[in-house]
Amino acid sequence: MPIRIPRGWEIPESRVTPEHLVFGRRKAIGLGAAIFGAAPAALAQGTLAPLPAMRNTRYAPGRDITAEREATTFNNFYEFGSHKTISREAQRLPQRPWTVKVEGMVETPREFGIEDLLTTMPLEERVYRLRCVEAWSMVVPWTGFPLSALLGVVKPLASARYVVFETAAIPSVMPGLRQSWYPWPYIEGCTIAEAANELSFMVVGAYGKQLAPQNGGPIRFHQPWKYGFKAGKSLVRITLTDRRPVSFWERIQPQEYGFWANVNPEVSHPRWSQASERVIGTNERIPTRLFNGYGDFVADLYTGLGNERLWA
Ligand SMILES: Nc1nc2c(c(=O)[nH]1)N[C@H]1C(S)=C(S)[C@@H](COP(=O)(O)O)O[C@H]1N2
Ligand SMILES: [Mo]
Repeated sequence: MPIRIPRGWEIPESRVTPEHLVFGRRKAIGLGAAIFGAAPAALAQGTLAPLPAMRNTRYAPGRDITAEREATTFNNFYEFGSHKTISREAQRLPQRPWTVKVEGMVETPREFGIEDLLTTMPLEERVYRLRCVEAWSMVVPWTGFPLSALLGVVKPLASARYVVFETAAIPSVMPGLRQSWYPWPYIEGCTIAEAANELSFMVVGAYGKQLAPQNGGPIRFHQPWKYGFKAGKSLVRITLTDRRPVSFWERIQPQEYGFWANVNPEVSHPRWSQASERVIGTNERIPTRLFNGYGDFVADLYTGLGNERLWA
């Protein structure tokens, strides 16, 4: 029996109400506190702990930074709902204690507490472009550390060929998990070579603060030359393996969402063009760039992969 899989990505923009029109920030703080009772105040929107780090200017985005309010209230996070206004709901995701297991084909598998990572990893700020496959984009000042720094601690074995990212799946706080036709948990992955690329970034903060839960707090991934769905949020496990993973969206709709998902303006999504993108905050339309403008850093990764579907 064919199953109709509803996708929030098909919801027309007109049905998405900007969250600041629905409720004010103060109210959001109150709600967060009400849900959590004695939970740390840092969980509530707008009260995230500061996380200062030096900006690395090697990665100039060439665009204005998106307003913090826009980047923290217009989100994709299907565990909380298949629409953009999940930021209030996402405040229920406890940010502490939080651990990330790094295991599989590594010399020293380890479970890292988030505080360990915040204190031992080389934190820096990078202003990266984010291009969603839905043809919108933002520019966010992320705080984090290169994935290679983390992998350096666990030491991948020579047999490891892929890195798999697994997102938290907590039914008591994530209403989206009740949509049982989705293949939870959210899984994503990349090759070892992509993981080792200097742009591959583990994100623990944004806008000078710890990462908000709706953006994937306390820790997420980001590869700015790929469509945003490759960037798993609120990660709990990273596995090194010799088998290419089938990711969440690829499992649902392989014709539309593949393993590589590199940004390319000339390769349309089956249902829309990727030639241009809508800038969140200004609604300006700008041309999309090959590899989202990061070709100098990453184009080499894809030579000799002629048979692979690199762009979707
Ligand atoms: N766990 C999880 N990670 C996810 C998603 C999701 O639904 N669940 N959505 C992805 C998509 S489609 C995009 S565009 C980015 C959005 O990140 P942002 O909300 O911080 O802008 O997160 C990605 N990571
Ligand atoms: Mo996306």
